[in-house]
Amino acid sequence: MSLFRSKVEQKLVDKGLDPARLPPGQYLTEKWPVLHAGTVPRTDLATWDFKVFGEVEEPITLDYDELRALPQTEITTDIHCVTRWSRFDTSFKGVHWRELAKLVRPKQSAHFVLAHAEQGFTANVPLEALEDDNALVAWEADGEPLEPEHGWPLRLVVPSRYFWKSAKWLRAIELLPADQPGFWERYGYHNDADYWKEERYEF
Ligand SMILES: Nc1nc2c(c(=O)[nH]1)N[C@H]1C(S)=C(S)[C@@H](COP(=O)(O)O)O[C@H]1N2
Ligand SMILES: [Mo]
Repeated sequence: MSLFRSKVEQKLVDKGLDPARLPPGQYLTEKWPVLHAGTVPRTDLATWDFKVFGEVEEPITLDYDELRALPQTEITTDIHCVTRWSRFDTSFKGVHWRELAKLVRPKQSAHFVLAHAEQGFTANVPLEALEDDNALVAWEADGEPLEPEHGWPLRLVVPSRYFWKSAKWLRAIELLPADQPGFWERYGYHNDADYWKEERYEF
């Protein structure tokens, strides 16, 4: 690190935070910004369901109660949006992919994930990204049910990538043999979205 800290770094040091936690080109925010294409969908839990399908032995459709009956995990993670805000230490509660994998039994050919959300939003990640210990299919954030604008009743949390990969209003996880671009990826956002490498846009 250089002898002179940037203003952004100094602000972190003043708060007792390690500036190395902040990826390049990001700044820290304490609020939790809301960001999405389209509108916040209305959801009726009575008719809502969640599917895991594609390259699996046993596709599943869970209703809300069945989902909530699965073993729960809690994680605490930093989130980084491609529009340059980062928020530290957001905690999420939900179900880890490994529990869903026990039910669906992924085939050998399952290498990629396409997350499907309300209103046709999609996001793609390699299956390894969901296998990370700190990835989650989440219904709670910071000890409260997700706010509607943050994805209630269910969102994906993939902390290893820019936050657009973390689909809000998640309705299905599709396992695929080959990668398929999601919503923002088709608009030129970087397929891999590693914030340490500043993989913001493809071109
Ligand atoms: N369904 C859906 N999920 C989405 C998006 C979206 O447009 N639709 N935007 C993504 C982007 S760009 C970001 S930064 C995060 C923002 O999540 P937040 O509003 O909870 O901060 O949601 C991601 N998930
Ligand atoms: Mo974003």
